Amino acid sequence: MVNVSPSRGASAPAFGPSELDGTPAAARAAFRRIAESREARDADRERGDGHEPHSEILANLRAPRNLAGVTRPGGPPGARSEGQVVKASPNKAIGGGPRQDPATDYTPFMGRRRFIIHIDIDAFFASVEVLLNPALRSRPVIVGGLPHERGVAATCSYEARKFGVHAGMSLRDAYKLCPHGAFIRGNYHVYQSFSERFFRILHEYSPDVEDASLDEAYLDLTRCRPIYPSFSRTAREVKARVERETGLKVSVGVGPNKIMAKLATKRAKPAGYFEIEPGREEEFLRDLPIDSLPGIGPKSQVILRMLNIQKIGDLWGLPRTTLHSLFGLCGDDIYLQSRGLDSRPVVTAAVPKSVSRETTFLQDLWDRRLLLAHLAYLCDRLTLGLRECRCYAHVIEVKARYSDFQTEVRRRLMIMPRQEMADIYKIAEEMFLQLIAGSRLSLRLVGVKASDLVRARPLSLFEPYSDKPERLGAAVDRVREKYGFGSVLTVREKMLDEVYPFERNRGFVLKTASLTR
Ligand code: DCP
Ligand code: CA
Repeated sequence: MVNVSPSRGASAPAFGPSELDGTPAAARAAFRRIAESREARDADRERGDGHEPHSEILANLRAPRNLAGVTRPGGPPGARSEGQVVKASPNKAIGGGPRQDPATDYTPFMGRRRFIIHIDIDAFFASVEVLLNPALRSRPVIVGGLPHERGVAATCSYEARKFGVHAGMSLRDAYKLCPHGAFIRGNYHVYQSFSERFFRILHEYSPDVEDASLDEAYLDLTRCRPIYPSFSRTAREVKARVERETGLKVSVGVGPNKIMAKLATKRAKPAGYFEIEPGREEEFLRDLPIDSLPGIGPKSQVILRMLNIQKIGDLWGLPRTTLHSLFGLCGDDIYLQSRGLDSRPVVTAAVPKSVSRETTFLQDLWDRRLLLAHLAYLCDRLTLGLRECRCYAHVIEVKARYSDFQTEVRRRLMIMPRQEMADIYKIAEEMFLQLIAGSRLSLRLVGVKASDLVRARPLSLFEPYSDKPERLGAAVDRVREKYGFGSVLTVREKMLDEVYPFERNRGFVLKTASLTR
């Protein structure tokens, strides 16, 4: 076994010693190096191989969208592009039945076929570690903690995957399978700088970029048709440029919508490029196992396997009504996904500045128990908001307004950003009790706010990696999706029973909506 701390790497041919200390400075130094080796790109450009992103036209496209009729800067599109070449009719039937209304597939572009790129960094955390310490190249690398520590692997290099190690596996099990692997705790800040770099490059190619996670994005090039004579060539260029400028390998999938692009990336992994040409969706999907579709969870798989449905192509024989009666709304999704139909837009969502929840009481309140019950409920709604925007907060703030309308606020900065309800409530409660300790007045309003948001999951420098909090949050959300928000509440929140009407779907109906964003 070799334990390699990212801060103390072996001698590195690619980066100097100061670049190996696993800090943001290390990442910056790495970027500088990578940037210096951009002659290849410049040479490409001189030869006319690459398309320099068109900043002016992109700026125009970044203006608010006019969905009814996208304005085309620079006049009509030029010569026929590969994106326009339809090799088979998109209306072609799959599995004997006519396809769904193709408009659902291609909106909001008035029936125009979309060109979506999905791009995902290979073995992200592990690849960054290898980049910062080239002595790790070709070795199994497991990021998440040291072998004797509790916790799970956040990820591992493809070399480690050959031994059966995978993300989410306990470090102990990973060590059993791969005792000679390099176990690394990891440094989240460094990964974040790489992620920022990755997204900066993508934004140079299209205004329509959705960050699906720290290392994964969708790009919609459809509106950029005037800039790129060949979408496919641009997609390959994006891949080459990200690899050159970050030093990390990426896999790229291209398709007419998000689901097809993502499945194409899966096929392309590792480090490849795969494009699903128009009209060839059926051929691509037919033999994929049903669990390739994100809409088919473990339970649905069991049911479908009992019906002897193993491959996506086998699903085409099931009428929509059957799928609906088996799985409800998810059944409709399965019906569409299995035919490669996906109308979800690429959503460019900036990280919000803050998420806050507050409420004014029916009557001014003095009872501490009830005040804390309100605070807990607001923290619950706040953390739901954080999960929805996939954000973690560095700052938590509580607000109290007294019966004389005076308002006081207390704020705490956390080095490790938080998202979990239990953590955030604990911090909020402590601050709230300090805040109201000296007052003799009753309260008319309480609020809680999360700010300095980052869109990434934290890795502690001091503790092994664990994805328990996220799994817990996701499990709560799943139950609530099915049975309503009020189906999972803490005992403290339940005290609000004494005060407010309760609706299963909405939870407690507070006096003010409490959902100020
Ligand atoms: N990650 C995490 N917790 C998880 C899953 C992933 O912290 N439960 C981190 C580690 C990964 C990064 O996010 O490196 C990206 O996740 P991916 O699922 O994209 O996995 P990888 O990039 O590691 O591998 P792949 O090549 O399969 O994309
Ligand atoms: Ca990845």
